[in-house]
Parts: sequence; C-alpha cells; structure tokens
Amino acid sequence: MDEDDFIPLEWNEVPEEQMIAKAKEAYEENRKRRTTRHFSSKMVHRSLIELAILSGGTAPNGAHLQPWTWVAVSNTELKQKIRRAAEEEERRTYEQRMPEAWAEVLAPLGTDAVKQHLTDAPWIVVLFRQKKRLRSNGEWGPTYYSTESCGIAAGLFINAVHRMGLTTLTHTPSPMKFLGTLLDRPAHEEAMLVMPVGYPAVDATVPNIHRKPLDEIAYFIED
Ligand code: IYR
Repeated sequence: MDEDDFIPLEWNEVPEEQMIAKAKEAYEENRKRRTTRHFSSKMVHRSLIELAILSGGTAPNGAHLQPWTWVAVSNTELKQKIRRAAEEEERRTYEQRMPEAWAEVLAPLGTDAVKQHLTDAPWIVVLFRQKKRLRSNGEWGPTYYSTESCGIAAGLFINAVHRMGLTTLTHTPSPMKFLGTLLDRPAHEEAMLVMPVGYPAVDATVPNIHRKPLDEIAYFIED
C-alpha cells in the first residue's frame, strides 16, 4: 500500500445547534416524496438525468466495484417498445401469476398491467445490476452485495430526482429479461428497476396511504 492510497476525508462540520434544523429540513423534504403513476410528457433536459445518475453513483457499495449500469432512454420508439414488452409480462403477472396474497396488498395502490407512464414520461432510466466483473487477469469474478449496493444507489437516485423537483416511479416488470435484450446489455448485467422520470401530470393523484410512525419502525436500545 502506497502512502497516497489514503487521502484526508472532506468533511464540513455542522454546528450542533444547526443539526436538528437541518435534519428536520431533510425529513420534511423527503416526507413530501410520493410515488405517482401519472406523468406529464414535458421534456426534461438530459443534464438533469445525468446529475441524478451521478448522485445514484455516490452510493456506498460492495468492495467499491460500483456494480451498476444506468441506461437512460428518451427515444420515443424505444420507450414504446419497452412499454409494450413490460405490459405483455405484466398482463401475465396480473392475470395468471400473481398469488392472491400479493393482489390483496396491491389493491389499495391501484396498480395494473397498463404502464402508460412508460411512454408519458420523457425519460425511462433502467438500472442494471452487474452480477459479475471482468478481472484484470481476464477471468470473470463475482461482485459483492450488488443487490444491496444497487438498492442504495436507486434510493439516492430517487432522492436526487425528488430534490430537483421531478418525480420517478420504481417499476418492476417481472420477469425483466426483455430489458437486457431491448437495451443490448451483456449477460452478466441483470435489469433491476425501471424508473420513468419527469414532471408529474397536472392532475396526478397518489393513493391515500400513510407511513408508519417511528415507534412502529424503530427500537432504541440505550444506556
Ligand atoms: N411489478 C408490478 C406489480 C407491483 C408489485 C409491487 I410489490 C408494487 O409495489 C407495485 C406493483 C408493477 O409494476 O405493476
């Protein structure tokens, strides 16, 4: 290990008296994020998508292998192809494959096999998880905690989209194999999330559902 393998941490201390205000501000902003299925087709500049992806790419990740590939599509024809293939799979899921216990919890969310957001939104960002990596000796090796890493990256991407005043939806057509084919990704990459990004429609709605309070999601064990 060389002496320049480690560099000083860049860190700005937040005065303690400002911490609670900053924490509240972040929570208030995050609290306003909702998942809507109703997108406007108003164009979004590519530079905003690039910045959201860069934010996603700041995620802590297994062995710093950064096991993600983001494919951002604004091409109308390709978005239509993605929608057609997603709806085909989703129709089979909703009509034949979905167990009753699953349908029960989806009912309040109003989801169905129609994926209009995939063609309404100006961009679709598909996150691929890299299951393997090419080692410097030419052999394939595993990646580590790639699901966790990509999950965190997706969270940061979603947060960045929200903070810039846009909206996104985590769509999970299942199975997702068609995405690798349509977007020409190699076999060691597996599609994980499809995220349309854009402005919400002016008449966008969201389900009337509520988040669990702190005492239902957390336990504190203190001295
Ligand atoms: N993948 C389907 C079904 C679906 C599943 C869950 I879990 C959701 O929270 C929402 C939808 C779809 O995208 O419609």
